[in-house]
Amino acid sequence: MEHVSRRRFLKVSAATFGGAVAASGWSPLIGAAKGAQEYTGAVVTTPTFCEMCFWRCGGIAHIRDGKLWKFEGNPKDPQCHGRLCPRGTGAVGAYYDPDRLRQPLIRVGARGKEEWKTASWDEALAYIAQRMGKIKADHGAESIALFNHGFGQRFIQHVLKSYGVINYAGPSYAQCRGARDAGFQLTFGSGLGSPEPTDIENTDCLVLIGSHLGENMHNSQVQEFAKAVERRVPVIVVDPRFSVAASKAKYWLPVKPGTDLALLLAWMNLLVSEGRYDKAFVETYGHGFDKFVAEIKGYTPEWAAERTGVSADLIRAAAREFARHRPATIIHPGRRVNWYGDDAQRSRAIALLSGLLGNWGRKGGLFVSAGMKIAPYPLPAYPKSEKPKADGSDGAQYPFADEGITTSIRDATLSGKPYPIKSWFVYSTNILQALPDPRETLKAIDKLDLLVVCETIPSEIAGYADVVLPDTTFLERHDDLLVGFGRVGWTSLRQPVIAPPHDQKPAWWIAKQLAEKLGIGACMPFKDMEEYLSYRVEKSGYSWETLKKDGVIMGKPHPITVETGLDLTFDTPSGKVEFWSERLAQAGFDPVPKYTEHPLAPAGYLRLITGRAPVHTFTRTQSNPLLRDAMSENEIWVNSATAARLGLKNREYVTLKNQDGAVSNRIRVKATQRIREDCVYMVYGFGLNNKMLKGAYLRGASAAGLNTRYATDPLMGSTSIHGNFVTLVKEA
Ligand SMILES: Nc1nc2c(c(=O)[nH]1)N[C@H]1C(S)=C(S)[C@@H](COP(=O)(O)OP(=O)(O)OC[C@H]3O[C@@H](n4cnc5c(=O)[nH]c(N)nc54)[C@H](O)[C@@H]3O)O[C@H]1N2
Ligand SMILES: Nc1nc2c(c(=O)[nH]1)N[C@H]1C(S)=C(S)[C@@H](COP(=O)(O)OP(=O)(O)OC[C@H]3O[C@@H](n4cnc5c(=O)[nH]c(N)nc54)[C@H](O)[C@@H]3O)O[C@H]1N2
Ligand code: SF4
Ligand SMILES: [Mo]
Repeated sequence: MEHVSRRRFLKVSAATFGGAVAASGWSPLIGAAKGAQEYTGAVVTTPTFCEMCFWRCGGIAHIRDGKLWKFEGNPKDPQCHGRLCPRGTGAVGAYYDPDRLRQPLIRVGARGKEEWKTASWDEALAYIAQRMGKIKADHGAESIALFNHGFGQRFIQHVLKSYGVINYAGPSYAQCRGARDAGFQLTFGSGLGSPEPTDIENTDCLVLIGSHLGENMHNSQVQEFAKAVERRVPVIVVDPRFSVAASKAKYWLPVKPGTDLALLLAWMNLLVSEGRYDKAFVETYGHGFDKFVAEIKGYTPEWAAERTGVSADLIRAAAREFARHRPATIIHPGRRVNWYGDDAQRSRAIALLSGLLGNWGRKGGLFVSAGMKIAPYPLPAYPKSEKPKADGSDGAQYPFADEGITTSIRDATLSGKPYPIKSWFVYSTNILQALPDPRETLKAIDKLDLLVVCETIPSEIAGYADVVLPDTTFLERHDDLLVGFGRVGWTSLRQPVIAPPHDQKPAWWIAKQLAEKLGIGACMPFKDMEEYLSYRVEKSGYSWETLKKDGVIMGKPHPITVETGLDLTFDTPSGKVEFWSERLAQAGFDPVPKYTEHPLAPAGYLRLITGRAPVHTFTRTQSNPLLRDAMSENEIWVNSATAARLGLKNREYVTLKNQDGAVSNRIRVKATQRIREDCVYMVYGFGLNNKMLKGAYLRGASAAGLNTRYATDPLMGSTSIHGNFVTLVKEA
């Protein structure tokens, strides 16, 4: 009975996304199904939410005879509707991963040599506290920076902020969705956040620019996409690669990489010149429309065709199709938008196009997410600092940043300006892979007096740590409440479903112990997480017992579209949708996006672009025995004609060498018609270079290692990923 839901997930994936998941030899399913027949003992089920990626689906863990047996979707949960994606189901493999960190480690050899002594928690935390104390005394707490990602960081960040730390950032901003949120913020006065408020369930037309839904497995979004395909909703895909989504599309626009802004400008011009935009919406809510129209005048489909390599006829046909369905049309804003360094402006162009379609706050367009009110636990305020942020995210350097910038903290560490950064605390982010140019990260690490890494597995960055702290996996711990936004607000509970297998400790406990050792124990004024969480839940008028049993509480419905009674308001300087941006004009930027050319590949080189594999998440799942079984290394997609020209055979190994001489580990060629001739594609997350990570060590190639040339977005500091060019070198 229990595995029915998983089968249903596979049905959706297999039917809708062809071989993407099914063909990968889905072993967790087989394992669980076999187990189901043999099963005799008692089963305990506990709900909790998934951390295999950041969609945070609610799942139910099954413990059989005291052992973790399987993890399935929670039917009550809005992020998964009872079905997990392959990575979520594969969480069982994260628990059993033989490469897991087991006890605290203190470095004894040179940094990066991976020579350690094991330590007790008391010893490891005392060592960290002593060094942090010295850094604070000599340079101020501002000289300690935190890199964090993932949900467990909550109390680590809290304790460091209580200690006076002001510099913290995650790659989910400047290396992911930050530019998108800046573009929408400038236009509509509000970013989009996560999960994206795309009403795919009700849409009549979906335009995907890059967004490779079906390979990008954000669960409920993919489920809605699958249903939209079943409803025969016209899908338009703009991608240099024939993605899984493109295989479901009515129109595929194989755009030349780096030229999307030309296409977007031409689409806007077309909607205006053919009168296909939403005039009532623009008249009621638009600001600076006439100036906007004057700016986009020259961008004809013929002009865009020359740049994008997509015919003017196809550009027109796609625009007429999506305009016909407005306002129930979505131009998907994307998620990882840091492609070329002008990404905030490209995202703004998507926002402007959405404005022309009048789809903001509309059924089948972009809804305005509802939240839920949950009481905070009373915690002491953070100390105030006299110093500016080191990363310029407070406006000094990047006027439209609204979160910390990882790469700018790295720059500050390298330059010592505006002040020295002497320590990094890294929680749940593999910054040697997530940030561009790992060589710069290594140089910055050389400047540090203390590098602490809190991890579940020996990630690459852990290999360079002075102290490694083994966190529990999400299955073994409490975290703070997840108060989610969406069609309806919701609150999810993370709670331990099983004890940690070795001497791993939960992040909140690590934070609390560290706080004690730093002499700021008062910032964690609760005994344990039960006390903290039950206070928040009950203070908000909900039942703690029910939440523990159900895993999720749904909030009350609020209007999220005009159709459900929403009044549209825009938190911009003009109070309207800024077709012409006053803020950009004042800051000396283009108030309406202008086309920018990006460097082309030098002769003999191909542009390198990256994306996701359905069964892996970044660099966190490669050693997971279940997921590794489904895909153990990445491939380099090369157009068949290019492969023939280069004399490369399908599945043969090559190395990749980029324009700066960076060379990758070996990677198999995938010769395919499914990609343009001027670029190659690989999944990010492989080619990991930490010997302790036995299950993944040097399997496949690292995309990050080849990202040595990157551009920084002047509006908000995000760094590009698709600006590198490679040659394919046959193995000797
Ligand atoms: N399975 C799985 N799913 C995931 C994740 C994961 O690790 N694994 N990670 C999640 C996260 S955090 C994120 S941010 C999202 C990212 O997922 P998305 O936001 O969907 O990814 P994109 O940034 O769009 O980039 C990938 C696609 O862009 C195409 N592309 C590359 N260059 C260009 C170009 O110049 N123009 C156009 N039009 N297309 C281009 C690539 O061919 C590829 O299909 O995925 C999420 N979902
Ligand atoms: N070249 C290139 N670079 C990219 C991207 C790309 O497509 N190409 N994508 C970008 C995007 S969209 C993003 S969001 C970032 C993601 O970048 P990261 O945040 O670095 O993502 P992961 O690789 O998953 O690294 C997270 C680390 O957290 C560890 N971890 C997992 N669970 C836990 C836990 O419960 N506790 C602790 N303490 N640690 C845990 C994992 O073992 C892993 O080493 O990368 C960005 N960088
Ligand atoms: S999308 Fe998959 S990996 Fe991500 S939270 Fe949901 S089940 Fe877990
Ligand atoms: Mo991301």
